[in-house]
Amino acid sequence: MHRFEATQLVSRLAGDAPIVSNLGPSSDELWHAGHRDRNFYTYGSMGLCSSIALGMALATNEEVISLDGDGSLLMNLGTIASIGREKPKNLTVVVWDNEQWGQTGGQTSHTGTGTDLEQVARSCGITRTKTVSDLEDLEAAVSEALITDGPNFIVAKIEETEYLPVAPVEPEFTLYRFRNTFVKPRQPGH
Ligand SMILES: Cc1ncc(C[n+]2csc(CCOP(=O)(O)OP(=O)(O)O)c2C)c(N)n1
Ligand SMILES: [Mg+2]
Repeated sequence: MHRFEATQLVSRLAGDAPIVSNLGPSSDELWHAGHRDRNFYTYGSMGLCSSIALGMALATNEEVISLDGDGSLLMNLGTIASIGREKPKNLTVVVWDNEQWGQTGGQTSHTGTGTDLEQVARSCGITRTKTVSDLEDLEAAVSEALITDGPNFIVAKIEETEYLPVAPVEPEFTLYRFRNTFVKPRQPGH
């Protein structure tokens, strides 16, 4: 399964739910899948995608989706432990697992040499976990996650392909746009 088609699928299933995306190709492809103001693209902040999504899930009752990367999550494994401890019902983490630090040259990550992130999640107390490697299973896993109490943790095995162009988004605008989807702008005169 390729990440772009998988991203298009998750974006369609998400409806209006906030989606936080890992830096690099994961964010670029989320933008190309169809920009929504409820996409929170994290450029630069490697390892923080699911941490940000955890904070969001704890601060709202809405379903929150994190589209993380294997290399980034490996760099901040404590995030999985925190999700397992806090157990937000409304959080779904999808890990795009291409078994490499793709953006920096395709170096093999630990998931390519035996580390199983689904087992890591289970050992941190997350019971709703799945590993999928095709679109059909991903659709079933995400659809179920969005209507079931979480936290949900889905490892999606990805085959890397050509990168799409870098998305024209700026962190400041992402923050501004995203926040405005939660807070009604003040009306003039009030
Ligand atoms: C703290 C920090 N270290 C290193 C980098 C450089 N860097 C950017 S993307 C990336 C690889 C991310 O790997 P993964 O999350 O698996 O995503 P992929 O590129 O495979 O889609 C690295 C090492 C960074 N941005 N920040
Ligand atoms: Mg990767």
